[in-house]
Amino acid sequence: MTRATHPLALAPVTAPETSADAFVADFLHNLNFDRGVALSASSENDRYFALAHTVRDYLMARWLEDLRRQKESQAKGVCYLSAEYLLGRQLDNNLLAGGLADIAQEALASCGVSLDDLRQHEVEPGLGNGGLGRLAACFVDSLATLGVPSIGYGIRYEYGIFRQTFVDGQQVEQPDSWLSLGSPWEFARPEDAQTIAFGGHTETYDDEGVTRSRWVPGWNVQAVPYNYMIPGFQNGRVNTLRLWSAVATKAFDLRIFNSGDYEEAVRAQTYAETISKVLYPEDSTPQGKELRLQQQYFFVAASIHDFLDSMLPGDYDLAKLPERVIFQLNDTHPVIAVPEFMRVLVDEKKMDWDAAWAITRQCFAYTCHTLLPEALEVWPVELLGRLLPRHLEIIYRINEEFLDAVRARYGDDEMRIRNMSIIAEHPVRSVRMAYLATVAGAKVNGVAELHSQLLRDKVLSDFDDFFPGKFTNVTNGVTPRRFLRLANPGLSGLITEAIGEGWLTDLERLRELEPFADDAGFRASFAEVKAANKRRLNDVLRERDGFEVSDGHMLDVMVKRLHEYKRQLLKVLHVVSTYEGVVSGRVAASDVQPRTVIFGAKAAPGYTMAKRIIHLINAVGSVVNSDPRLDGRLKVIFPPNYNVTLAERVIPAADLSEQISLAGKEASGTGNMKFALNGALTIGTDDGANVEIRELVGDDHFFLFGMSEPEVEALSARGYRPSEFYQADAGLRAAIDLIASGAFSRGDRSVFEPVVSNLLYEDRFMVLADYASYIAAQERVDAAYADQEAWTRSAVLNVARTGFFSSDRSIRDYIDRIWHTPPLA
Ligand code: OX2
Repeated sequence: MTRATHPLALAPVTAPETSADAFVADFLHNLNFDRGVALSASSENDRYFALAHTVRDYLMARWLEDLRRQKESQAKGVCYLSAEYLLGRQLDNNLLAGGLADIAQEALASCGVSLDDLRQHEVEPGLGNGGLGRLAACFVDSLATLGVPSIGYGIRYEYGIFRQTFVDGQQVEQPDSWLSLGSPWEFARPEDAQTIAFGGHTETYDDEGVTRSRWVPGWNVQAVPYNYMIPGFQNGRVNTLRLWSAVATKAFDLRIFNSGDYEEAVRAQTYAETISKVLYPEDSTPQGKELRLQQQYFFVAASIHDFLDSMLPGDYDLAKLPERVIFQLNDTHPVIAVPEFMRVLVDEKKMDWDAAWAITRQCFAYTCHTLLPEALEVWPVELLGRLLPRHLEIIYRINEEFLDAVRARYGDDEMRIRNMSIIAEHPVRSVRMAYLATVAGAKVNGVAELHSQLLRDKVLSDFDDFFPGKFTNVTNGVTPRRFLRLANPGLSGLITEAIGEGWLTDLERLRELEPFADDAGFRASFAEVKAANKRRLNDVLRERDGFEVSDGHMLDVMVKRLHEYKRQLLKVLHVVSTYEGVVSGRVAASDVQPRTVIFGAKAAPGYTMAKRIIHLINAVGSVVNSDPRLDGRLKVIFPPNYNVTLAERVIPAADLSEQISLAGKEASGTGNMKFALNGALTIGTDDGANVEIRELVGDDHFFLFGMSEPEVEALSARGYRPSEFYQADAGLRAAIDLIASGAFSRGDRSVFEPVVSNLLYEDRFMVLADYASYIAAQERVDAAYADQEAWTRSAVLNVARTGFFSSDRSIRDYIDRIWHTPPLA
């Protein structure tokens, strides 16, 4: 090796000196040498890149050191496998983590460059749909902050979640070309590419007297990794997020190219590259498309091989893998990793099946994020067998042995066997990925107490019986660095003033704020921060969409994916009822508590009902906002393209957080946690993590309404007839009739007829059954808001009592209950 003979090459990388002058020098260096421009001739994008590269330079030494340490120590680590990472903007987060925010500000100012302009320039990587992807992003932040040896693996989609626009109030999707100006945070590593095979057939062969199977694939693609730094919060640690991008293999190109068919060669390339082209925009409801399975296998196969090739010493004894790694499956999307891992051990490493299975069962754990039956992924056997024939054989064998064990325990209980089989027979023969993950996983966790309990008691109860102790709970959390410190600097400053530093990495310390709830001076400052956050949001909305939030309004916010189970319709009915009360003359406008209702929601492009609901919200908004009879006391605004960047502005400004899913349907929710931590009060059902929020903040500081999960079940069992609720409640009738009359569709009754008839005759998520209770709770909200001192007191207590919801705590729970990976010293 001649690589490291020069003394400079042997020295560790060092960060530039931490001073504004050194920062300026590095910034200008990057501008000149990376971008090839002088400051005077630079574009905003040039300056943004140079700044990002400067921040990277400061983090680089730590990153290289962490990579070295993780490899050398061979300590047990986590490979987090997730098809989505909804990262949000990186610049501010990395400045904060690196402790560089102040010197960057000073340095740029001395060059006449505004840090704020460069912040705004960043396009957020929207490589996720919603809660699940954002959770993965919070988790990698906490893993780095806690110093857990870990790597996040995922897909570098060329197009992230679509950009939402509204045309005549209806959602229109635009491609999100987040990479069009390049991404300064990534490091392409083409030399670490993996070849990923698909298709073909399997065969058996004689291996020195042993009959073995092997896969003879039909085609393959290259998986090229892009590395992203994930810095811990001011702790000198930097972890890695490795996202895979698909490119055509050279061999594939050449063969066709040599045949003289240039167009075909290009077509093949395009085909290969489709795999990482676009994020599927379905949230919680998989579509079962072939390309989706290709994406899933593509990234998990690349990740497993990457780990085995690059993280282990050459002579590693694979039997020891359970002491070295745990692959955490973020929902069912990466579950095809299980048969891939078995294939590697058995076919490639020639390990005995039982030994391989014993290892596999300790190396995987599975997080389930849903209870909706339609969200549990299944893959038709025909498709899986065509794309991954060897994997299907392996799944069959896993299932056979599993069902043998079930029979051995329970006898020939055919009903039970059918219910527990990894292979479903109806409507088409398919692989149930959640069952495969449950059978293979060392642990299975739900994402909030109620959800985990329902998983154990209902959705996977046979498995809980068969595998006692396998099921556990890890309640979700959110990173306080992004969602409190960065999103709400005003409140963060106030907290630090009151209780000192340290709470950002030990969020339970927010408890020390409790006494301040009774301190009028503190409450005044707290209220002033909230008012300032509203003004800041106003600026953003005015500039972004031309909206205006009126002074003195309660800010009532419902932001999340559009899904019927989340019940945006219930919120719409509340707005329509208030409106109807005033225009019918039953309620004086002056008696309406001034409110601005903010919605943010994307609908999956193929989800027709969700899109109709978006249309309805916009339609109601345009009528309500322009009706003078309301005297400006009720406003509905629906900024398009809700994303992480907008969330960071909306959440700190909110007074009221709407968490109104039908009990038993929202696995956890994480927006609910962000709002409470930023001092919004929740109106919510007993669902998901709302249950834990309410327990912590106390009934007096939470507006509970609606049926409990057992009540929902009981009503279902009795037979739910929504029209009975419609008939029985005059207010509800008036609201629905107003929508049906065409009042929000220029008299055209047909526009929202499908929404209305769905509510009246189906209403799967029992909007009408919870309506009365919801309206009553909203009346309590109005009354409470009228007493601003008491409201602020409750808001302070919400902040003080929700430190539990830090994703650092979630990660500690994963370590204690599932991973057993101590932090690296
Ligand atoms: C979401 C769940 O719907 C949400 O309740 C939860 O907070 C989030 O995951 C993070 O755990 N796709 N997205 C989810 O589940 C699935 C499936």
